[in-house]
Amino acid sequence: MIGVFKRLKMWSPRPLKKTYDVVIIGAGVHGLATAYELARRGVRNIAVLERYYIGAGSSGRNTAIIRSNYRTPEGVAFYDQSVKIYEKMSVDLDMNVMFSQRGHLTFAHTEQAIAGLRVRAEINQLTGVDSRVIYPSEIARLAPAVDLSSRPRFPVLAALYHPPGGIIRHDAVVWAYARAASRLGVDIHPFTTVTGINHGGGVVTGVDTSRGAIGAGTVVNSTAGWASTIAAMVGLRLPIVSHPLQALVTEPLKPFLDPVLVSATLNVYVSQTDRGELVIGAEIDPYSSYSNRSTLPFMEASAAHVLELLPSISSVKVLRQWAGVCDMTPDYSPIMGFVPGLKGFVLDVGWGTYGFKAGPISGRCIAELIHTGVTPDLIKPFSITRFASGEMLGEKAAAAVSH
Ligand code: PYC
Repeated sequence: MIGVFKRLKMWSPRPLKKTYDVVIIGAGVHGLATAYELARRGVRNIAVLERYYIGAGSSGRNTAIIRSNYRTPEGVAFYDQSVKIYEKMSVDLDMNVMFSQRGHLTFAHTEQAIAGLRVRAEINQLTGVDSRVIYPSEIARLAPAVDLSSRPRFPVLAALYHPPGGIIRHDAVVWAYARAASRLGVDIHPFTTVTGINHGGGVVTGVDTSRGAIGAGTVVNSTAGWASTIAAMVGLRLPIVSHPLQALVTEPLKPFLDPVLVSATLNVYVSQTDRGELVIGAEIDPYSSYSNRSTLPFMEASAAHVLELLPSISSVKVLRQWAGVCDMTPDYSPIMGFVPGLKGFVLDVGWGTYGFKAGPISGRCIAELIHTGVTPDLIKPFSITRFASGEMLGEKAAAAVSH
C-alpha cells in the first residue's frame, strides 16, 4: 500500500518560460478563471503571475456573497450569468465550492428606499432574475432573528428579496480554478512580481518580473487593489480610486440566520457561514489607501449597526477582522476589454466591492475576447471608452451597502 496515498497536488509548479502567448497578471478568481476558460478553448502557453500566494488578494479577502440583484440592466444580465456558472461549479470543476443559495435581503428603512428597491425588483424581473419586494410578515418568516419592531432608530419597513443570492467558500473557488487550469496546462507562478510592462509603437510585447523578463502576445491586467499601478506601467491612467474595505468575523454560533442581510441605511451587512460564524461588513472606508490594516472604529461602528438588526447577538465575540483594497470607478461598474491604441493589453479591473461574484463570467468573457478578438456583447457596456463617451452604468445603488 505504500505509495497509494501519495499526496495529490492541487496545481503543479512548472518552470517559468521565456515567452507565453498570454500572460495574466493576478492569480485571483478573475485571472485563474480567464486562464481556465482560455485553456478550455484550446489556447496553450498561458501563464498566470501572482505577486504573493494564489488567492492572496481580494479573492481571499472578500465576504463571498454571490448575487445578481443589481440596478442596471447591463449589470443584472452580467452578474446573472456568473450566478449560473457558480450554480454548476462544484460539478464542473469537481470541487465542493459550498455555494449556499440561502437568499439575500436588502432592507429599506424609508419610503424612498422602498421605491428604490421596487425599481431594482422590476429591472431584475425584466432580465429574468428572481427578486421582489417583501414586507415584515415575510421577512419575519425568512429571518426570525431580525428586529422588526419599532424599537430601532431606523425600523425595517421592507426588503428586496433575492432567493438565488447566497454565500460561497471563496478559497475553494480559487483552488478549483487553479487546479482545473493547471490540469489543462496553464503555468501558475506565485511569488512572481510584475515590475514593468514592455511596450512600444502601441503594442505590448511582454512583462518584466522579479524573476526576469517574459515575452507575451497578450497581457491581461486581472488585479484588484493594484489595477492602477499595473495600468500605469503602460502609461494608462485608469478612472479608479482605491479604498480599503473591512470586514470581521465572530465566533461560531448554532445556525440561526439563513439569508444574507444588507442595510444601506445602517451601513452594514451580515451573513452566517456554514461553520456558524457571522461575517459582518460595511461600505468602503471613506478615504483612499492601499492599507490592509483593519481599524477599531470599523469594528465599533459595525457592531453597533448590526445590533440594530440582530439585537440577540450582543454578547457574541469577534474573532478577527481584516481589510482588502477595492478599486472603485466613478460609476461603481468594472472595466473590461481592450484598450484602444494599445494592442495586446486587456483590462479586467475596477472590481470595487463586487469582483468575487463576477469572476466566473468575467473569466469566460475575457477568454472569448482574447481568443476571438471580438468583445462579447455581455461586456461591451463595460469598456473603458464609456468614460470618454459618457455612457456610464450607474450601479452605485446596488453595490455592496452603498446608497
Ligand atoms: O456586493 O454583495 C456585495 C458585497 C458585499 C460586501 C461587499 N460586496
